[in-house]
Amino acid sequence: MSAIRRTFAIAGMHCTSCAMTIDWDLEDLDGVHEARTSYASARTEVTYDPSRVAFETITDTIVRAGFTAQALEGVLKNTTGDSP
Ligand SMILES: [Cu+2]
Repeated sequence: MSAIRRTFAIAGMHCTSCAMTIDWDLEDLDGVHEARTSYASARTEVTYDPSRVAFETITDTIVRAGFTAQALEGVLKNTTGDSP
């Protein structure tokens, strides 16, 4: 199992239940291990297996839920392999 973690900036959230909606929708996707959306910081951190779910599927899911998602640069990180 391989997993990467990526952070997306989310626009369009207006309360904490918006953040929960994004978490639920993303975690419904096959290949997404965990989604942590923060309303306060307008970000979601998604841990997923890139061989099972496409990056575009994640952004499409956020958009379909009614928000906009922008992947942030420089946060791509492999959560498998050597621990820090
Ligand atoms: Cu809301």
